[in-house]
Amino acid sequence: MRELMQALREASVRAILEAEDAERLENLRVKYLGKKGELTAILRQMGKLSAEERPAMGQLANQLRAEIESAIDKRKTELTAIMMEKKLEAETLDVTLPGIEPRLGHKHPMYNVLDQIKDIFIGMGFEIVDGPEVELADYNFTKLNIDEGHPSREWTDTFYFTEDSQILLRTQTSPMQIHAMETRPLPIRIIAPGRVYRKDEVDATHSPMFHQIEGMVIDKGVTMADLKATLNLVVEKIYGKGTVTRFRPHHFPFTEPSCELDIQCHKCGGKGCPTCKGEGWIEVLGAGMVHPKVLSGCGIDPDVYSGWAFGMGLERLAMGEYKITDLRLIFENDVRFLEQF
Ligand code: 2NL
Repeated sequence: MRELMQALREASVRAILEAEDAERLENLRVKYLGKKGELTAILRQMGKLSAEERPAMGQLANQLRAEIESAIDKRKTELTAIMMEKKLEAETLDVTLPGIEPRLGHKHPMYNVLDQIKDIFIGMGFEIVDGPEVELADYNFTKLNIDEGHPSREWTDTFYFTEDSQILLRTQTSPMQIHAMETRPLPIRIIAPGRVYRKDEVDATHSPMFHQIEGMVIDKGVTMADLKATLNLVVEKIYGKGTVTRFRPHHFPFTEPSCELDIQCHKCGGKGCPTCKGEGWIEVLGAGMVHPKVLSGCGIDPDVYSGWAFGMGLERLAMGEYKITDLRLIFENDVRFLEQF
């Protein structure tokens, strides 16, 4: 029996030392110490021994069990350490390596000028309104005193959704202001920026989608003097103090009287140069006193209230500000282009 136990001791310790993972180690534990294991098999033969021999053999067997158990425990600790080592090696992260720089976009130049204009008007107590890009012809045309038969109502000029020419993509931001006049309490001081759509072929100065900003003031006793003073102030904030302006008579169906606002060319001081195309003046926006028919159409009594309104194209303003000569660059959104502003 002594020999059998010695053989088991040698074989088991070697096998345990060579076990490569926890599963194989557990299999060895069962193989040597389990109910049907090799040590149990040896102990079964105790019955053959004499009464004097038994205690000594029992002691030896217990010792052997303890040895095998401690060898398994030791190997288990070793394996845990090895596994951890391997895991750490596989998951190495070199925090000193340069990172992968995410590619950033860039704020669009049109939004630079829009945000600047918003700030100016917010500073004067105006509110910003928003509204749908799909509109009724009533709100886009009729309520703005643009009659049936006006060229801008043609199918060749406007995107319609319905055969009866009632539902369309707004061609200007004015419908938002009509909604405001119909729903807001007076007085009104608002600006309305947004996308507008017209059936234009794409070229250096045209696009079927572009942005406008309109604004209006409706109150008792509002006159053309308020229009001029306010817009002069806005122009000075955009183009600098001392910028010379000129209000030139014009015609819009929704304002009476109407005008266009020019600034004297800041490049040549009015002499005429390539920036102002030899004119000495640069057109900035259109404006006027809100037509009495437009007011009454929105439920506002034109004998009590009056107002002024303006509108301008944002892409054109950005192109002037940043010396961009082709409108298509504005819509391509190539980051290499946008990053310059
Ligand atoms: C331009 C000129 C203008 C308006 C827009 C307006 C809106 C309502 C009533 C009266 Cl609801 N007027 N807007 C007034 C004058 C000119 O735009 O050249 N835009 C690009």
